[in-house]
Amino acid sequence: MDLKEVIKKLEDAGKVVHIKTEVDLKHELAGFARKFEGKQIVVFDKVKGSDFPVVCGLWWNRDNVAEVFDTNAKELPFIFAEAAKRFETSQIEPIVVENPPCQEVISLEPNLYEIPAPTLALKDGGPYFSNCVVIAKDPDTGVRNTSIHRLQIKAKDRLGLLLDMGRHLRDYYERAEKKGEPLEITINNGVDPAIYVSAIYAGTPITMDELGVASELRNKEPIKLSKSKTVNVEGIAEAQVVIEAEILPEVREPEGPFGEVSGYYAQEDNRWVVRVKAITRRKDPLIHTLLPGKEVWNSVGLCSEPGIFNTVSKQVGGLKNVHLNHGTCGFYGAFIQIDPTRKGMAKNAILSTFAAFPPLNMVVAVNSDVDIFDTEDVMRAIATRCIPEKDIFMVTGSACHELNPSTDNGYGTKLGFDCTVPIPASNKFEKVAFKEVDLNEYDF
Ligand SMILES: Cc1cc2nc3c(=O)[nH]c(=O)nc-3n(C[C@H](O)[C@H](O)[C@H](O)COP(=O)(O)O)c2cc1C
Ligand SMILES: [Mn+2]
Repeated sequence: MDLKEVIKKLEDAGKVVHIKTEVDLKHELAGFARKFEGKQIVVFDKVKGSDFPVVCGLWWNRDNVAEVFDTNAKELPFIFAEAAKRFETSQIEPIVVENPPCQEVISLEPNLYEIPAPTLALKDGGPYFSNCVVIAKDPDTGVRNTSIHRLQIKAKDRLGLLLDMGRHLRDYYERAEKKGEPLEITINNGVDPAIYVSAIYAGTPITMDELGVASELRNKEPIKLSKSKTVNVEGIAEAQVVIEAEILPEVREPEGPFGEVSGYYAQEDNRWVVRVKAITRRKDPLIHTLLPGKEVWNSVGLCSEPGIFNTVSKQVGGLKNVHLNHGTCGFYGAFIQIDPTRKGMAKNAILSTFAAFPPLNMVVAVNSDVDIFDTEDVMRAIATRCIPEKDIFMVTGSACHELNPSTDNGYGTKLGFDCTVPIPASNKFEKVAFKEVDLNEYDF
């Protein structure tokens, strides 16, 4: 699905606000977006210095995302989980199409400043593309990979890039760099949310092309790709903009600071460098951006919950649901719901959850009578069902996430809380209940 069709669908459902006043890409766009964070999607019809509109907030409200996939917010992660399971058994290959919409305009003398990119937070080092889908091919096997990476505009044909530990793109790059070769990529802005899901979904092994997950979300339709003009990696045919580029070997340049998903600034440091070779685009693209915050907590959370659910379910029985809590940046803390049938299973489920999603440094296991979407209910379980000396455990020196400032360059401590009731359950843990009454039957 085309991003513009997606926005039209959401507009028809009353979930989009258009900003008609011209806004400055530097700070003002983000300042405005912040006022709508978690609510409607915002389309900036006019941004200073550009002819193209910018959309922000597609992922900051789960109800809005659910609308895109014709479901509700509670079902959404399960729809993603089912799609990912189908993908493991039958992989649908993408196809390359003729005259792709993303190549209506082709520029072999690229100028990144023609694409509106906002400077978001007050101390950010400059304008960023914060939610583009990067495609690359494994330098040894040719398997395609899809992921999202922040990209700082440094010059008209140069970008700074962040490659976290453990990312498949980093693995590809490091093998290319060892051979002294650049790693070719395409940077795709404004894609079908199904492709966005496949780029973030945690659980696809490095040997598989995760675009197949997107096909499963789109009734098994092969994803349409474009043949690039200057690199041997395809773009997304329906993207609004495709930047053809390469990550340079043995080159590092300052990148940052950038206000991150953690709610803190990632500091400036020498990081990876991308040289742009061509920019292709729609005649009238709608540029997709985001505000790091709720939108990333949701997108990373929403797309990682199904991966964790699938992985943990294979290893431990009785798992009911997984939620990556926004209070922990949607990234660092998981609440898992499980009714263990045997002693010790909840602790194993916690360990499996940590392994399924390395950025986590906190996992809380609760029974199914606790609402994992309600932080107060989970806190109550911690306060009343957890005996700290036996139910809380920690693993020091484990790989976490380098953007979490509590870690030492990504190495930190994982903390597990088993708040499930003992087996067999004692009635001292039975929750108080009251008679259900229908207010319509009363005069008040
Ligand atoms: C909005 C957004 C921005 C992200 N930015 C980065 C980034 O700058 N660097 C990075 O390594 N991962 C980033 N990620 C996480 C990766 O895209 C994600 O973990 C992905 O699944 C990795 O793909 P892989 O499993 O193929 O390595 C970002 C995710 C989102 C949703
Ligand atoms: Mn991958």
